[in-house]
Amino acid sequence: MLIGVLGVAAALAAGHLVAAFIDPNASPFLAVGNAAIDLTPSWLKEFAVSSFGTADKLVLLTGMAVFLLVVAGVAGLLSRRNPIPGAALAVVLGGAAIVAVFSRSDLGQLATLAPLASLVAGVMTFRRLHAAALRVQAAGNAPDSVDSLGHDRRTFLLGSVGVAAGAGVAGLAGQLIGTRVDVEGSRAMVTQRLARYRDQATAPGADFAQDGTPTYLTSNDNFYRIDTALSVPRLRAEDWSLRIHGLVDRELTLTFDDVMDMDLITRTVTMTCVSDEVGGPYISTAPFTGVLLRDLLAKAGVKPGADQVFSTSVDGYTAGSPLEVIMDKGSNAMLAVGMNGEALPPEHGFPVRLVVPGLYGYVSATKWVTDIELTTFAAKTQYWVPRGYSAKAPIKTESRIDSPRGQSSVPAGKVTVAGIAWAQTKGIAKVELQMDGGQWQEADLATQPTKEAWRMWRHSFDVRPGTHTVVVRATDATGYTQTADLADPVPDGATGLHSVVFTAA
Ligand SMILES: Nc1nc2c(c(=O)[nH]1)N[C@H]1C(S)=C(S)[C@@H](COP(=O)(O)O)O[C@H]1N2
Ligand SMILES: [Mo]
Repeated sequence: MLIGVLGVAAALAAGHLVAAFIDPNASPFLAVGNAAIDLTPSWLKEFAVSSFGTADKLVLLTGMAVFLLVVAGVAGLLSRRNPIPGAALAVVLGGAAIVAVFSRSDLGQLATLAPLASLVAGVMTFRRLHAAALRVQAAGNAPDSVDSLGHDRRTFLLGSVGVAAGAGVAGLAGQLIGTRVDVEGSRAMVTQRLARYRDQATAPGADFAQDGTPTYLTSNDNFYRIDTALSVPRLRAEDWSLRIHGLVDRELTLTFDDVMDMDLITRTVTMTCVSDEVGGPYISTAPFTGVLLRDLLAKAGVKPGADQVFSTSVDGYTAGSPLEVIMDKGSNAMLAVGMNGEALPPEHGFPVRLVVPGLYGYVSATKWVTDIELTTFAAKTQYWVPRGYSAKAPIKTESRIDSPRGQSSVPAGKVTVAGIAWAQTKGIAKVELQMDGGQWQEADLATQPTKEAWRMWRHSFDVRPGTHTVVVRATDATGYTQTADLADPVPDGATGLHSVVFTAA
């Protein structure tokens, strides 16, 4: 069992070290994890998100590690007499990693060297330790070879310790080399250049945080995060460029400086994830700084016939947004470089991402964006569409109760119910509450600095001791009241009314 585990450790470490010189994502463990994410059917992904939230990646990695430990141990046991099962396992795992690396559009062919190194290191380590162990066994069975037994034992022990130490050093070296790109230095520089956009007028009266709503603006630390990346892409602003091509008059390639030299705007936008269940947490608001996409696309000149703005991230993720949404005169769809007056945090797309008000993130908000192609919905299919989601996904008019919390207990008497409502880019016109099946009552609305962001609300009730149920519904500025019909997040966003059960005592 020990030899099996050591073989796998040596394999993973060798691959990790080689990947560090080519592309950190070619590291076999990560490549297989990323491929597993790409292969996950949407029902399983929804299950993972609803059971583990954003810890789903940790769960995946831990599951993979436990799986590897178990199969390595079992292969070791099966190799008591003959090294074939252990060597075969190294070949199968190495082969799986090679397939995984091949399946990733963001990894070049050279990246195959990393899993290949794993395969070779795994097979060789296992065979040599296995041979040494067999010698110990043979010497133990021969009664008058005490000297040779001691010698063979030492060789085996030293070999095992050497492999463990070597795997540790190689893995650590791979980690250090793979993360040598100075993202934090690059970020600090960009943050400095964005200093004059830091003065965000915090909209007074735009939240009821004292009554339990979120603050109107979400800090970068508290902003929800959703993506398919197991390791956050490490890109420096200095190394970034964006290609705009396809159905355009002039193909453009922009550097980060080119973007900073354009007219930068700052707009507060509420982003929402299609995976957010009724009452869920995947919604946040921040002022984003960047350039208007319609200005950028006008520079390139969009040819007639294009209807999709197809964006690709450095990690191979893709999203497609309707051209008409982005080119709309009032649209603040942007190529963003700043968030809350700083450079984008790495996990939110540093150095550059897209933000399109009014569309769910998966069809619009590509992080670490490096390529924009003007094309048609008929010609190109974005990441989530073969996985069961719609190609077009405007954000639905929805609302959520933040206070009181479900199952909580509050003093009887005056109870203030408070929460959020959103209908980017239409705006919220009315929010109503229903207590214990009674009449719908209109809530107070906070100010609405922009229709591209959420709107906070609150309403007080006089409640008697006992258990109560409160339900919320929002009406947007077009006069549409959110539907009470229940729908799952798949294929284009959940619907239904959020309700909260609480006890007054
Ligand atoms: N490169 C990349 N960009 C991405 C994604 C991704 O998986 N990879 N996920 C999208 C989804 S589903 C959402 S909801 C938003 C979330 O952005 P945030 O993590 O900054 O909140 O990013 C979008 N952009
Ligand atoms: Mo999302």
